[in-house]
Amino acid sequence: MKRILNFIDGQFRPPCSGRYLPNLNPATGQVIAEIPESGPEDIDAAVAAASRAFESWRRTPAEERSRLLIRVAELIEENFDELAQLESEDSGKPIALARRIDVPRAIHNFRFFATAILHAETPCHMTDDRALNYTIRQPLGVAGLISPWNLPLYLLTWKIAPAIAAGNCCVAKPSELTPLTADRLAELTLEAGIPPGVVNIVHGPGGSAGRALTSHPNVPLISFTGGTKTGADVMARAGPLFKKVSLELGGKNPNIVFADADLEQAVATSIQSSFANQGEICLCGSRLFIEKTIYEEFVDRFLGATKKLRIGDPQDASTDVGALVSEPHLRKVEGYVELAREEGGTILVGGKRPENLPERVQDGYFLEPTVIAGLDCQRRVMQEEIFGPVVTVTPFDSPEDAIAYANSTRYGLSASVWTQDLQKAHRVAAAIETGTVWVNTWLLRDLRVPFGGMKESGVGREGGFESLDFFTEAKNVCVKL
Ligand code: TXE
Repeated sequence: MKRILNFIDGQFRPPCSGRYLPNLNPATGQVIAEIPESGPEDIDAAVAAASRAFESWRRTPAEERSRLLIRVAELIEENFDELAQLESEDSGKPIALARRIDVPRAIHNFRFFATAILHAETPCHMTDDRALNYTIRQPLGVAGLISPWNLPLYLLTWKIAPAIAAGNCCVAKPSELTPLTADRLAELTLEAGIPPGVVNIVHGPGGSAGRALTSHPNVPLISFTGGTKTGADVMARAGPLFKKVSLELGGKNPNIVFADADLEQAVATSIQSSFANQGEICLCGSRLFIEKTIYEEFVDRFLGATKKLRIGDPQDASTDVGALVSEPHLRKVEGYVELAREEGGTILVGGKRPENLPERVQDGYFLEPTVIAGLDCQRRVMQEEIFGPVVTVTPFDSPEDAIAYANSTRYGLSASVWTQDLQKAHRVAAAIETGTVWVNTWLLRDLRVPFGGMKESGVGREGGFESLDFFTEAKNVCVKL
């Protein structure tokens, strides 16, 4: 069994505690590795290494930083199959999805920010003929990066790449549930020639290693992706130290289908936005609102397509829906199905653990894709993030109703709107309180666009130059003429 170590100052080191935690394959329930149970002392060592490395990394020319990041991208590409395999084993996601999304996007993250720093510009302002103002952007020092388990390599690289491209060094704390690809990435950064201390990866529980990072006085910046409750704790610790904080949190995203939509596409894409990665993507559309005149037809087609999804061994290339990330998470999601019944909802399909699973994955944490009807927007099932293969369907009468339903939660991450009427699409998109609105699509990502949430879905924006802005401090220099 693999024993994972922390990656500090270019070396793999055991945790100061000497203790390890088991890491499970959620599809089989078997322990596949152990990870360091790190705490404040490990974080201290990593922050010290990153601070030392910062002195020379900040002065490394952008072209050289860019070259090294591109080398990391190439190495991820060269190890594509292995990384997809590790990601699938560690998180329970179908290997086909890891190959289609997780690994390609990790490569893209490094390439994108490696080249973005070669094109960054800063403004210059003339104050009449009295002064010349120019802005410079400088890295802050040690960036604290905390990432979740649902898209482990993808979201870790979404933080590491811009942080170090901008000239910071980093201490990353991946989710304790999915450490394998982070560990492999550490090796690849070494192989690429990234200097020791620029990237440090400390494994361990959020309550000890994560908190030590968010409350560390020498970490001026925190980028966090995870649950909204955890985000509040991150903010509470980072706030009094006046850290720069970016929070990408949960979602309860609406998917609005108008009667004039291309129904075939709306159904096919809604199946993806409901059940991709077992519904464990913050951008999944978990509340479907369907215009009343097409409600029955849409639901019929949607249920038909749901029943066709293949649930099973994530290692099987034809699997559509894999295992949920852990047993406690499976229980939490099942708890919401139970709650839906108590709240008066009807389970139209799914709601239970699948039968006839292949022998190898009999003990895994699987749940059938589940569709629930009959709940009004104020019910807990319609308000709280479930983060599993569970969606609700609700009819609406008018665009105004659809907008009110969409905006009726504390979340505001993303939305999809399906219509062929452009005027309506623009009007509804402007009225929805989310950081992203997709029209006639879902999860179509361009790394140049701002990404983040409104309300309790987050604070700040990352993506493109917004990421480079976040990972640098702007300084105005005013020269009297
Ligand atoms: O995530 P956590 P959990 C949602 C989803 C899920 C819920 C809880 O609804 O059911 O959050 O999931 C680290 N200080 N999302 O508990 O705890 C932790 O070690 C600092 C949505 O698994 O938020 C991990 O590295 N760090 C989401 C990271 O935070 C702490 C993705 C995320 O874990 C910490 C995941 C603390 N006090 C869950 N406590 C999305 N938006 O994509 C934990 N961590």
